[in-house]
Amino acid sequence: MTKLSPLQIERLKYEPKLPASLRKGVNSLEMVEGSPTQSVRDQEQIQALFKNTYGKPTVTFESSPTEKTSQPRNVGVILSGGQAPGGHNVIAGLYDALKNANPANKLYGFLGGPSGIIDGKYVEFTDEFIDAYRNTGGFDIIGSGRTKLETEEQFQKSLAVCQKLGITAVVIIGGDDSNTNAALLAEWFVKNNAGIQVIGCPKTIDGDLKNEQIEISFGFDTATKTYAELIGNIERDANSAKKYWHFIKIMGRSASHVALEAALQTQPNITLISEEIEAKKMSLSSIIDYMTDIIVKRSNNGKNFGIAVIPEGLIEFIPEMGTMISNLNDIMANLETDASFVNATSMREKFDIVENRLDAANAGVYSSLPSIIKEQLLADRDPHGNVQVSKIETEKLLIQMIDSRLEDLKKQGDFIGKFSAQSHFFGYEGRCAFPSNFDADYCYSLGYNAFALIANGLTGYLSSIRNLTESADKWIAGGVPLTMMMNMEKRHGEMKPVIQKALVKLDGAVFKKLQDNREDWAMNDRYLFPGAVQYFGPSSVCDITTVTLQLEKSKSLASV
Ligand code: FBP
Repeated sequence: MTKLSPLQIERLKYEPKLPASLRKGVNSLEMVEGSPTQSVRDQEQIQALFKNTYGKPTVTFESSPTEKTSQPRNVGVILSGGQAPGGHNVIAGLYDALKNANPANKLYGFLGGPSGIIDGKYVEFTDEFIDAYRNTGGFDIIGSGRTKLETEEQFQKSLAVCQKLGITAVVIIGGDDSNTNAALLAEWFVKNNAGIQVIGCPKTIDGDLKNEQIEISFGFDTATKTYAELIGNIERDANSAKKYWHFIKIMGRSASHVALEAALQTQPNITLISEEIEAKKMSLSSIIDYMTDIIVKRSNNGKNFGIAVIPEGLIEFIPEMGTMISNLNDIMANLETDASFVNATSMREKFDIVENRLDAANAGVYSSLPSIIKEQLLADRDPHGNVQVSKIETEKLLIQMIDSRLEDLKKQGDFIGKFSAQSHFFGYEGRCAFPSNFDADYCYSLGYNAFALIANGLTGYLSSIRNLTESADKWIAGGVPLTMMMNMEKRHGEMKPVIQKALVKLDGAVFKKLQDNREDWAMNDRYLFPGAVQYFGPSSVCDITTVTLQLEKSKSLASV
């Protein structure tokens, strides 16, 4: 018998809450259709690419007094992309809904992400199997992966595997890229009369898969609470020792939602928001000016310490860097198979090859970077063609540049203080934490609701649970067509249909909260110490969701 920690034992007993409409089970639901939908942009191109699944209405579920009977079904589930707290509960919710509808139903889990459905690697879930993972963090129940599902051959293989197992519906739990795959697979299955439905669930700690219908992606709540705990602890340490500046990079591959939420929970001295930097066209040098100015002013007040929060995706949002990285991405696609590059015996040689291929201005930007950053920028792209920003040590780049700027100021007599910095990267620490009560409930509901979408014959939909700042009984369950969230974007040098990422809105209430307070937080130490995630005790402590969601939903800012 595996030994469990005391908290593991307690969390296994937790009973996640469902929206009132889902509580009587999927057989007692009525589906209400909204109006037909359109994609967020590029309507003609998206409609042409998704002839069979485009334009469907949004749907919501209401509890019905009549109970339907349900045909036996086999369903497959895939965990896709980076881990996010609550993934196990999505599967548990799906399993419970499916067994409640008809005990003969079967749930298969594809192993290791989307490659599992292509290669036919799977497990069949049982009560005992599922019970061991309820309310736990991680994706280890079946594993995850980043294989991109997009080719005819992959679709054919997936179809053969589903047919062998009698699977008539697949649930893909993933972020924007994975749900783009879900939309492509749904369309292909309909076009080929496969009789297999595809439903997505909105996962990513990055918080960038959201829109009018999807209020938050799961995992964001727990991950940001975990990072906020760690930042709070470091703030306390900095305020005690008063000798270090802590530069903390926080995950979020593109959007800065995670950094912004963690900052609102902890009130550090400096918070960079990539979207603002891009909008203001701030160069790397002007970011260094901004940060150095605060460091000098604090030092003049006798404070040679502080906390700076840096979003992981920053580097791509600094205009000259973003342009250079985009040029680099295009040339890297060829360089990865270029003999002179692959066989180069030193990094110096690789840098020279890259600089020769980049456009002149981009070569200048690239060559100005420290060798370690140049090397990190050459690391493999992910399967979607993205730079792996988690491998780029932006926090160290900023420290190095600020240090040398302060040396110059010192020589001119404009800085007499000390600058001693520590760097941190918080990302993997938060992705597999025990889900908060919010994420445990939300994920279970998303999975349960995914089966409701299946039972109502839908395909190409994302499971949607809304009204999330209210208690779970008032949550609204339904579905949103995946094509509604799509637009055309350049990937690997070609225009492709993809789900639009939600970036931080600079005119929104959440960013405004930071903007209104940051001068005060920079000079005065308004640190907040959120402490560890709470699972038991008063609801005001255990069940509150993110500041982001509360501000996005609240009409008045004053209450938060
Ligand atoms: P998803 O978009 O798949 O949810 O993953 C997001 C993320 O956690 C980013 O924040 C981070 O940059 C990336 O995954 C790291 O990926 P990996 O686990 O492959 O290192």
